[in-house]
Amino acid sequence: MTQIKKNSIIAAAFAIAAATSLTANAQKQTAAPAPILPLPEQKQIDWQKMETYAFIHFGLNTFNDREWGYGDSDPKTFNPTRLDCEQWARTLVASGMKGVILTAKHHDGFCLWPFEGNDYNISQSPYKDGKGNIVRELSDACKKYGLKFAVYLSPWDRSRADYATPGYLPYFYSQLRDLLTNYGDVFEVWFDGANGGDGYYGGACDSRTIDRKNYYNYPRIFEILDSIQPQAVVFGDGGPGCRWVGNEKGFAGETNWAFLRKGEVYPGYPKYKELQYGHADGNQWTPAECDVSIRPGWFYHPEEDGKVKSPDQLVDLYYRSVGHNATLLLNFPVDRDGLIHPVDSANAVRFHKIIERELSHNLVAGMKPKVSNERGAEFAAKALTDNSWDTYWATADGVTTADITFSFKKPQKINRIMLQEYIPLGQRVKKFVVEYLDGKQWKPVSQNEETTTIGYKRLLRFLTVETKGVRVRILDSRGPICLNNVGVFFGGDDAQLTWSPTSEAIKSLPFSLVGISEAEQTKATDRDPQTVLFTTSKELIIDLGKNTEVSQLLYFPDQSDAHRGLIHSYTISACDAKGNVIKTLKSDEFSNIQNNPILQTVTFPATTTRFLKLSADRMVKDGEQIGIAELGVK
Ligand code: FUL
Repeated sequence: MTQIKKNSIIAAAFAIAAATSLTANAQKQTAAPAPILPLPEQKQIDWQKMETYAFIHFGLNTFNDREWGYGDSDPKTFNPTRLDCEQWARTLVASGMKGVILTAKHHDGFCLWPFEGNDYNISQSPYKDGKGNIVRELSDACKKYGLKFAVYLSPWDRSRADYATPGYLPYFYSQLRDLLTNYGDVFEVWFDGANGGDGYYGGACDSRTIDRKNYYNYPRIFEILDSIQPQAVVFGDGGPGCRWVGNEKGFAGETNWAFLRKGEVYPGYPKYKELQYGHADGNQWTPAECDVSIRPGWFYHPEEDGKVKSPDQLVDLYYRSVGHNATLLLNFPVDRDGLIHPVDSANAVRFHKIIERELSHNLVAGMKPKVSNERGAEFAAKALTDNSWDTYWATADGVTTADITFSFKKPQKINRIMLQEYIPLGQRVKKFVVEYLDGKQWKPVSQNEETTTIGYKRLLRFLTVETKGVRVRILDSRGPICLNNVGVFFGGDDAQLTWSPTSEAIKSLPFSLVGISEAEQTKATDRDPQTVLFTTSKELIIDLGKNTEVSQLLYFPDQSDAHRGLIHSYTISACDAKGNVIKTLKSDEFSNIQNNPILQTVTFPATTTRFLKLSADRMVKDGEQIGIAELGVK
């Protein structure tokens, strides 16, 4: 063979090899894993990346000590004298909040902006002599401080005579249009699931029910929204943009799918507990938002100044919301001065500092982990630690289990891990475990959570270990695994595993309950919320032993998931030993008790009596007995 021939054969061989590798590269470049439905819209991804944002509940309720205004409070009572939306914005930024949702109109119908379609609004109040506009003031403050802005607009309107008739709808739509047109971009629109019931209704003072699925004509509402602000994510019990998490306590399930079965969940959906977990077989991308108030109530009540959630409690909620593939919507009840109360502000800022401290130093940043499978160069393991959200590691088709192993040169103390799936291709992982190297043996870290889904973000707290290795084992997935980030942290020696609630402090005068055995009575007075007294009738007679001046009754409802025996509306009266009424002291509803069964404090005119009667005029669930976890009289 001539040298020329030889050379040309070698050249041809190189060419073939180069072509093969080019083809292989070309294949690798086109070989992204196929998406697995359902998928998020870009706006839902942008929304979830916000992670924590604030709610502001403020309105006539703030000045009338109510959680749900009946619709008849006088606008003249709305009189914040030091209101400063910039103080809100500064506090929220310092608390790590990326945006804020304002109750532009709550159930009572009172508008925080001078809406021209009615006169039940801020222009009728003494605030800035009727020239104020809190939607404007807050949206301006947000622009100044780099926060995103959004609105809560209650579909339920307890002030309107036409509520529950078709006549109300054009009014409601024009409110929505007004808010969406005049105050810049909103990132979310919040439609509350609480709808219909008692109300003032223009003086009718009756109870109205609506067809919760059809009355508001949501398809029409979505058209309006899409035509004005297509980037806004719509919150509703069942989405479509993001969903309620099925509680008002601020946490999502450990297993939490970002999907729902389309069209199944509507406002008032009875199986709302499912919303904590999502529907594993859902076909609509509707991630969960965890709404919770920093205080027991959503609106400001001076008696809750001592009951603001502690920084540790908020940290716990962060891990169980953002760390459970949801967002955290933290409510600040602005006070009667028109400011975020200093205690709320201090606790929220401290909360943010703790989270920053615990999760800022990623011990595996820039490291190249060992992985048991890699789809190809574009999907290599270094994507897990390159601090980029857009690059991801993926496994080959058909590979739904894998190990990711990090080795440290020197033993490291660790107690937190963060995992993220590349959700533009869908949510996939169904089960994983986290292990650490103990000598030569891999052992699971000690934590008390199910390690099932990951989604946009999964955070896990575990007891501190000092180790030279950490391994994440993905045990099951809906398809090839696609993870974009892993973080391993040491949150400090004092970093908590969980926060455990103690029973709410209820101080009370001594009393006994007429006709109820001592053993049963104890359940309502032992300050253990796990034990619940159930009455046999719809009334309870409280014997103070002697004539005593009283002005407050405290009722802590059943805290179990079933929330048994919730009183919807009550009457409190001074009575005799047999329960014959001497004087009625107060009759009202326990607003929002079904969704938020917190300690209920009823204040009535001071009265001297030996016996008090609590009558349940209506139960949340008809026919149930009264359930009382704790009771107090002051
Ligand atoms: C609930 C409402 O009824 C509460 O008052 C509060 O606004 C909360 C965020 O949503 O459904």
